[in-house]
Amino acid sequence: MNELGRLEDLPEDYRAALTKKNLVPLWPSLRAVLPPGKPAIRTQPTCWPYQGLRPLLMRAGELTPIEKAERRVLVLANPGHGLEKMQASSTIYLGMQLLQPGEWAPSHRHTPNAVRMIVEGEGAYTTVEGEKCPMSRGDLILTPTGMWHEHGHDGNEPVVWLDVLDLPIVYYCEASYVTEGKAQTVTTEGVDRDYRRGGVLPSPMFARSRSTFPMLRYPWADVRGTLESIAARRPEIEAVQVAYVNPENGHDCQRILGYSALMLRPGERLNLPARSTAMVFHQIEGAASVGAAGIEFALDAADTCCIPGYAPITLANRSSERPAFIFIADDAPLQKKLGVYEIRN
Ligand code: 1HN
Repeated sequence: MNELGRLEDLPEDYRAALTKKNLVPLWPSLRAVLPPGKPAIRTQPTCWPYQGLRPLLMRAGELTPIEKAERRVLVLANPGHGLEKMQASSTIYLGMQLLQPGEWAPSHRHTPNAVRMIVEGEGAYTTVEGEKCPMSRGDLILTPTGMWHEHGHDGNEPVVWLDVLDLPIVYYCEASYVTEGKAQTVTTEGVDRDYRRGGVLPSPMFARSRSTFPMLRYPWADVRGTLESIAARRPEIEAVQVAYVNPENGHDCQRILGYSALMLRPGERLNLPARSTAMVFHQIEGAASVGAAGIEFALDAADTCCIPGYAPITLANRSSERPAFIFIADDAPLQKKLGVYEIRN
């Protein structure tokens, strides 16, 4: 590949004349925006062990009343992007949110899409467009773009969940904003039970919800049961994995970020090919390791890590007796829409 001319090679007066007219020569920067063979990646492999952050989150509960926080969250920030950017990867925002008994996080809606993966505690719920969604460990609750949402807590122990949002990419698009609202009236509950069996949908077809997001809550008990049944019935299958999809059309459950759950059988090792997407791994149950680019993270329950794209990943169950369950988030839906998604075998 040719050496390209440098900025310093150009006469000072010429550079000054360009700057004055808001012009920039491409050639000194061309390799920076189009590096050969592989993108320049800022996302660093980063792990956020839960036992390290939990005391700090509980302290936030003492230091900052919910009224002063609106959402009481510690952001899982990737140092490769600069902590103040609040990015786990180029497109993914992660945060751990705490709600104490009796607290209420007021209703609002915004353009970025969110999901919540419940980490600990019982008794909290989130209301999304009038649907009350109870929160239990491992449940996934969607808060798609533009839908009103608020969080409440009738229990008696701290409740913590992992927020995953496409905020960095929506913000980059200069399309991120919020609208504040009044408390919602609960109009419905338990919609997920109508979709609990694949192959059986509320009918007739033309009377389907016609909602872009018919199912907002994916209970962990059902997801876990599906994974165990796949593992028991199909010992030959390489990855025991399920995708969170829209039950009415089978598409990714959200448009920008994609979500799945993976079971590693006792003692299992799984090699994933390099993909163009960064990936987030959150340990729901058991103990696993996540290795990539010469780094290995040991994940225990509730730990979360992020691995940049374009690197093969090795996942392993660290127990030879118990299965390990991992929640995965990536931006494959976005990259597929953009036509830049790649798997490198
Ligand atoms: C948000 O609306 C929530 O509703 C949590 O719980 C985290 C981070 C950035 C922007 C909006 C929530 C958020 C957020």
